[in-house]
Amino acid sequence: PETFYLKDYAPFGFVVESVELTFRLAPETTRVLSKIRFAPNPDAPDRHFFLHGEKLKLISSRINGEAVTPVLTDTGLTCDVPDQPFTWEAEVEINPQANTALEGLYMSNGMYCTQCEAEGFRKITYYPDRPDVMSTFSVRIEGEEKVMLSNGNPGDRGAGYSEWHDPWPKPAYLFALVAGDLVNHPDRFSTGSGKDVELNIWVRPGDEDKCAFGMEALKKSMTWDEEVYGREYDLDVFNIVAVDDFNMGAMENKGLNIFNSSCVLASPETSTDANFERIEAIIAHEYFHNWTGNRITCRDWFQLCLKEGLTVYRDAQFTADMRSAPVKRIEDAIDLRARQFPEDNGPLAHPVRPEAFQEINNFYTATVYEKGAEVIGMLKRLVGDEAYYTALDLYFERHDGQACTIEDWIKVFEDSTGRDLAQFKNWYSQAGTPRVSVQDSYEGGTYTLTFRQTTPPTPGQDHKDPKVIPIAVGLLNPNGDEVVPTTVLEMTKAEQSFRFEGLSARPIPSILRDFSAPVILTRETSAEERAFLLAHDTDPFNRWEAGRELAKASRIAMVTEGASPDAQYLDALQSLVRDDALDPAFRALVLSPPSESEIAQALADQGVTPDPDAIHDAAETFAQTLAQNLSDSLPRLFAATKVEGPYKPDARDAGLRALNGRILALLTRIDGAEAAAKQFETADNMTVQNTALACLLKAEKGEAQSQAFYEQWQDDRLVMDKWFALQVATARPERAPGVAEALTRHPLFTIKNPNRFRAVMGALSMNHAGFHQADGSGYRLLADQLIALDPLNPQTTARMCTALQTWKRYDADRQEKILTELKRIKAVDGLSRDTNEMVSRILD
Ligand code: HT7
Ligand code: ZN
Repeated sequence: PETFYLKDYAPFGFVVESVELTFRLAPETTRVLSKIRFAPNPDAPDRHFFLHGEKLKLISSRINGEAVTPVLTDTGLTCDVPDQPFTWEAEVEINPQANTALEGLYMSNGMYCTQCEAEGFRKITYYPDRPDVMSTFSVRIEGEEKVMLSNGNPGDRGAGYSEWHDPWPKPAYLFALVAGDLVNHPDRFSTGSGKDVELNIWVRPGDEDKCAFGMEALKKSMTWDEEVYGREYDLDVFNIVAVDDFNMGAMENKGLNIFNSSCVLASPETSTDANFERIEAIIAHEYFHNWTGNRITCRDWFQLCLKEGLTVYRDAQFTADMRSAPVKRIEDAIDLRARQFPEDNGPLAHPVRPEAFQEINNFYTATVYEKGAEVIGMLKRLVGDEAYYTALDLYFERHDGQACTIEDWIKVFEDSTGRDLAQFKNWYSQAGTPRVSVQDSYEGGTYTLTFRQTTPPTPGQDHKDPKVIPIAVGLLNPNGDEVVPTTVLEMTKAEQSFRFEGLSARPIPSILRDFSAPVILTRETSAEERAFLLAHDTDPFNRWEAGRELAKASRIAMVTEGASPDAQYLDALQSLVRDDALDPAFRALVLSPPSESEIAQALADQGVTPDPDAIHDAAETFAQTLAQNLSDSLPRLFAATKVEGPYKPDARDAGLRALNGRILALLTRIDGAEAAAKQFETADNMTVQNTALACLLKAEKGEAQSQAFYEQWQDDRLVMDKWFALQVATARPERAPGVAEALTRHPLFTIKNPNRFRAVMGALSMNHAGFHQADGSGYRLLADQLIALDPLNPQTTARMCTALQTWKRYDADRQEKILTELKRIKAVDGLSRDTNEMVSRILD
């Protein structure tokens, strides 16, 4: 397969002045008529006329009204064209019904819908399908569907047709079309400058009562973007559509966002608190793309982090403002460590701005998105809040309507702050998680912190230069008072010392506050000092972090030395859980143990081969000991943290329910699952019902409730995804592959729906000891399923291959079994480019 390189970028030979599209909808024979005005691009090195096109049946083509006969290839067409502006017209036929890849125009439950990012538009018609080619689009949809939508503002509409015009030039990846029997949840929004905007959430009949929360989230996002970034919405209409079959979470098509129904539909009875929080964040994320992605887009796909890193950063700021900033920061650090660190430290490592790819869909990664957002957070911390917003104003002013690069982005900050950011760019170009080690000394009132940074080699990058690392530090005195408030140290060298003078006693340092950089910090320190920070640190992130470090140390000692659960840590947890002065959401996070996979990685980092069964046993022993130690107070704590009154998905109630859920999990270990059974019976919202069922299943006392849950919810697709996932997630390790395998034969399992596939296979890959069963049955089942899915949906198959990226962590036997499966997948005849690239990189 061809590899594409950043260094080979050249502009397209033509500019597109306008695009007119007509769709004649038919499930198996949709006709797409295009009329495109091209003009020679004076900035391009050549005038080679190549239009992308895949799986299209070309019916006719004309230039300036004259029939032409282009040369067709698997990937597009070429044609001789005039040396001056001209009109290209083509008619193609496509088959949406047969499109199971969910890219281009496809059908989901009888509804037409599109997904064009990254390179799906070429499956709709012939076009220069690259983000630096921007144009206005006018669209006419002809069909019998009740609702027919496209981008921009609505135009003429009548029996059997509907017209749309998008006045904002856009790349083809932002094109969208939806047509089907949909109903809407309408609302309106008045922008700061007084523009009245029509808002709609379009859903399948029956889902209308699950739109209100999403609509509120949309209006909050619109207000927030005006207040914080000064960005207003720019069309008369903003449409959101919910679709059941969707490869990712949602898509920011101009004026017509399309959402995986799991990321927009919400009701107290069917959605958990986590669902509500995620929906609010994704609605915000897609809305924020209107400025960071759509008005200013990417020059090429290597620049993906330009829009994704910035938009993830913006949605995290939004969530922090709407909910709790410390809780959001802790959640993001947990997520980064769980998904991005393994990527950055394994065979799939790549820079935040990659330099080569075969299939761009494989680079919608935690590194591009989440590390990309961390890089922006570091930039903001380095230049300060005020300079950050000044730079953003300049970015919007200078680049509105353009397709930009990371160089453009950095230049805006250099110009507006006067700083030289050349070294900072290493964060974009060099892969791998920096390791930062710290040593300290104290003499004559001066406290010195000495940091060393190294980044291990990653595929294709042996050498790493030092990065600019903002390290937020505070110092506490032995009484727990803060003697030096949070200060951002700017580390630029491989080794660097920072001095704090005039201290009357050796302080206790709180380092990397608020997780100020995405690095792995190591510091030889005592359990006493960690317990001290867990009790006294004024920085909530580091307070939680101290507990996390204690938990990891205890777990590692249990696995490697057969130690008992650390008594000091157990004591600290017991006083924290009872501390009503602390935010319940924070207490829930302190009570949530590190994942078994995180412990496996921590062991591997210390050169110890992780044994998944031993790690699982240690986790169980720890939780059991904690439950027993707390046994006297658990029933009281459980009652005291119960949320009374009607369900509200706000941060306060959700935090309390999270804490209550952690306590129920512990209580279930000592009360014969009585409280969980009662909670299941009386549950009036999905959060408590789901928590109760999880506790019951984990205790292997939930068969009847699982059946009841199934009967209650079998007609609700999104709740059934939870039911599938819960059974795999809670299964004892030795049962997990068998449970997952049986579920793949359940009448409601379908490999064609990515949500359902992920519910089962994603849950298996996250049941650490279950997936890594020594007999290899977890690996075998995943490979079987991936081989079956690949011809239908390469994108989701390739994404799921990441479950195998950590193979080098494990013992020789497991490694061999994983390798056998990877090779089996790779040997499949006609394997997709997506999956082939992922498997090859993992194997390398
Ligand atoms: N920009 C979008 C990324 C995307 C996508 C979405 C749905 C289906 C396939 C997709 N490929 C790429 C989503 C986002 O980041 O907002
Ligand atoms: Zn995005």
